[in-house]
Amino acid sequence: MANILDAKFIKEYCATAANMYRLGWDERNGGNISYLLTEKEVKEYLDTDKVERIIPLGFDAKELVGKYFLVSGTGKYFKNFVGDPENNIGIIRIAKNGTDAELLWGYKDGGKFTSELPAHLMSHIARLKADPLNRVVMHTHPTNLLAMTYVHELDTVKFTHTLWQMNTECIVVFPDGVEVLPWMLCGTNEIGEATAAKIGACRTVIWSMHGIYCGGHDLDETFGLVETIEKAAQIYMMTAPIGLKNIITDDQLKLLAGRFNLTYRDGIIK
Ligand code: 2HA
Ligand code: ZN
Repeated sequence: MANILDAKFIKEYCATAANMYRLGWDERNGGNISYLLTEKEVKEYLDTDKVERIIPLGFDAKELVGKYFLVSGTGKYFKNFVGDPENNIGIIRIAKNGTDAELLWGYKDGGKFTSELPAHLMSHIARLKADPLNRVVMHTHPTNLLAMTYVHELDTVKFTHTLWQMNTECIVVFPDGVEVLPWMLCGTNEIGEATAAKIGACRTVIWSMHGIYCGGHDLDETFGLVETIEKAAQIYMMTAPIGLKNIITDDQLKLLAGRFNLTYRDGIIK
């Protein structure tokens, strides 16, 4: 059996986390990523009959029974994943009862998955219903986006509109816009449920004064979505204090939508 440390999904996952760390989004143990793996992918590297440990999930994930996820560990630092994957990340399978995780690899120091796993798994359920190709849920703390949630109205329509105006590419990359949740206690099933209720129709949910949740087909695409939103927030934070002299108008946004044949979210542009 091939060495799992050579698996593309492990290398790409760790490289993505390192990139996010270097961008300043994932201070200390901030952020977590879950990546849905196929059984075929996992079987190339692991004996899937060999369960290392059973870890309770803390909620019922029956829609995901038998599914495999690569998930970051609780309390682990993104900057350390590349050098030591086995202690920092793990591969779990959702057990037949729907309420336990079967650990197949990783968390070697006795650790477990992120405290945000309920929000991740509930988001996977919602995303898969909306888009069967969704494989990634990414949570991170992008600096400018966080800053923006302190100074901008926390309204989904207004927040999306402002982000679309901050960079010509925005409406093209996230025509579904962003959903904004108020500040909520993290690590709970409640924030998971609130996130999952929004993330089906819209791939991005902003946790005010905390961070962002995004779904996507693969690690690169999901990272790119966060990166685009964070850059728009950066431009907002650079320009709003000075005062805007120019803006991308609604008519210009409509021109973009026409040029790129976009189905964009209703109710944002007048
Ligand atoms: O895991 O980001 O929201 C650290 C966090 C919690
Ligand atoms: Zn967080």
